[in-house]
Amino acid sequence: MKIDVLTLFPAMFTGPLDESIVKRARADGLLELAVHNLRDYTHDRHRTVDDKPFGGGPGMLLKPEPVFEAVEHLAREMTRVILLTPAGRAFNQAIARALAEQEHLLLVCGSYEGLDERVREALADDELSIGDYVLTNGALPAMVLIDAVTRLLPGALGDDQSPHDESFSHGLLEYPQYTRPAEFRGMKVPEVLLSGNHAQIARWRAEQAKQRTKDRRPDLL
Ligand code: JEW
Repeated sequence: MKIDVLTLFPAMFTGPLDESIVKRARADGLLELAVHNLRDYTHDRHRTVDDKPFGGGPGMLLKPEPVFEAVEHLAREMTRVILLTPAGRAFNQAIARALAEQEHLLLVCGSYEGLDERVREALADDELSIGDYVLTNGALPAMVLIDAVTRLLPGALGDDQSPHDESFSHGLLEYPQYTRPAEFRGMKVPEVLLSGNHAQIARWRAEQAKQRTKDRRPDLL
């Protein structure tokens, strides 16, 4: 898969995407990632990317011209153009799975108070938000999306890591887990997990997962 990113903050992307599973996916050629500075698609002396909203109001908006030029330069026939915006639909595991099937994503990270509506109308195939809290720009949401999608690319995970997805596919939170030692600073691992009774262990884990989900994420039930 190829992912192009358009952002005013390309430096934010070095670091998070040069570690761990994303690093290996890039090294193995499963993911080709390229980060582009939106300012490189301006033509004026000051490399202007923003302007005031028509009709007044606070803050600045991304001008349409650099975004159109950049997207027209980077997009191909099979490209899915995705805007990261607080007004998008909520990103989740099902969307990550769908995006992992695409051959080319172009992620457009907004900045300032947002972008000119004509960018959405003419260029965007989808608009995504990573949750209901305020951020300064779309760079972190783009990195979250890249991380979630990359680990779903065939071959990106070792077999031992694939069970991770289960918490979202059966729709419950994880049950509590323990490793050695069986007693640590007076805190004991639940007896059932040491019993070797696998049917009982499975039942205990299912109950714990359900109770935990009811307490913390009733919206999932
Ligand atoms: C996201 C792109 C571009 C946040 C989440 N937050 C916010 C917000 C901003 C401007 C106007 C109104 C609200 C900041 N912002 C972004 C925020 C994506 C931009 C500017 C974003 N997902 N995506 N939770």
